[in-house]
Amino acid sequence: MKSDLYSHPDYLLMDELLTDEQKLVRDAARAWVKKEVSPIIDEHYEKATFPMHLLKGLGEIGAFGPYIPEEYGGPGLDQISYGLIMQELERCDSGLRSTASVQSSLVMYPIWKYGTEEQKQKYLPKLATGEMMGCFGLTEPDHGSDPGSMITNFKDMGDHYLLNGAKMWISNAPFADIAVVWAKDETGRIHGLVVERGMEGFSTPEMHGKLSLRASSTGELIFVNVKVPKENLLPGRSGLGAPLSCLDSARFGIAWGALGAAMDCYDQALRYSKERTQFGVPIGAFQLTQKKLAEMITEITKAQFITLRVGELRNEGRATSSMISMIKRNNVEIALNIAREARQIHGGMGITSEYSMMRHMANLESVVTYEGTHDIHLLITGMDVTGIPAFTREKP
Ligand code: TGC
Ligand code: FAD
Repeated sequence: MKSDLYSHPDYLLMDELLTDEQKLVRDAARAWVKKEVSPIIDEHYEKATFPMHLLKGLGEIGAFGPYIPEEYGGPGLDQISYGLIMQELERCDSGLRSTASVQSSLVMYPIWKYGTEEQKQKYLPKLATGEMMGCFGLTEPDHGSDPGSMITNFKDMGDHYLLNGAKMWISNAPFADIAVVWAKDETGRIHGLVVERGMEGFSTPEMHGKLSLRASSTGELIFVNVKVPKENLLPGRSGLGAPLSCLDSARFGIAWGALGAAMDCYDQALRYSKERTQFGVPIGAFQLTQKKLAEMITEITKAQFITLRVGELRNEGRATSSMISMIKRNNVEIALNIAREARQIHGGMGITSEYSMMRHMANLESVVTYEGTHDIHLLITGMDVTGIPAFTREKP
């Protein structure tokens, strides 16, 4: 069995800016990943299966709702600790982090922020341990970057709501016990509803054929006249801003996660460059290899500091959606570039499952698309600095 030798790059001594608790949480997550996940991840990736037996352990390391208060079963950690856990998970595999960030930011977060006290008590403690799993349905077959045009809808039938429509590309859907679903009421206003597995007319077929994020389970959500009890509506917020605020939390975790993938690729490339000899010298002695490594560590270091800064601001309640959007876009982009360069440093060996760069690279092709594509995030920054939204154009 191959050993996991990962140690994280820290060129500008960022660890000195972390609290003891943050480092403890990160180190516990890293030790668990090395012991429980690294040895089995390739097999699950190759077979395109999610390692269900890891759910309990993910709950134990605090990966499900890290910032959810203890009164609802969460560990009550700060935002930087949340980010560090996501970093450790995605350092191993983006699919693992996906499962945790959907559960935390897209299922627990909306229930915590917009749910009733009864909903919080009913769902959050079980979601925190992984005894109950959730998914988040926003994207539809014809509405991805533009979720405001969704057609999934519900009607008030007096004693219940009647839900119809379909969601696509939903992480965790095939095994989720509950789905936080965004749908329009009769006036066209968007609301969140908790739909439970077993409700008549609700199905979650798995999507197959993914060449990316293979160790994550993705499916559809189909609603045919599903009777949803009225107490399952999240009453705290409506409108497109409600699901988008959940995306802020998930995108923040993804920014840390993608950075983890980049750090893993760099760590392996650096080690390999010292071990692999060609022309009688380690390939790390060649200037072109050093250029690659120097550029990688520079980009990682810059990303570490912008990400930490947004973490500090988020802890203070001052991080804006646009700030989070910027670090999501930047970190995924640098991670993709670093994965490609690290793969090149490994020559032919880089395309095998002996090393993780190729898996990271394929995974990151999903990460650069979900939670807002790279280009949508460019437009979010563009709008923030100019004040002019450029998402829509006159219809051709
Ligand atoms: P727009 O008119 O700009 O905004 C509508 C309302 O929402 C407010 N708002 C936000 N509120 C909170 N957080 C944010 N990030 C917000 N962004 C906007 C806005 O102020 C407005 O409020 P109000 O009160 O004025 O109504 O909306 P738009 O229709 O023009 O769209 C804007 C755009 C394109 C940026 C947005 O729709 C978008 O972000 N599109 C990308 C879609 C996306 O990211 N989907 C992700 C689906 S979930 C997923 O991918 C999970 S992957 C999980 C995993 O496996 O890890
Ligand atoms: P489209 O919106 O059709 O975009 C296609 C291309 O057009 C992109 O390059 C895009 O940048 C570009 N484009 C679109 N609009 C504009 C514009 N205004 N200006 C410039 N360019 C534009 N969704 C969920 O709700 N829940 C989940 O759990 C979830 N998990 C996912 C898991 C995976 C593996 C994947 C791949 C996706 C997941 N998604 C999920 C969906 C994801 O959020 C969408 O794929 C994403 O928002 C993009 O939508 P789309 O795929 O429909 O692409």
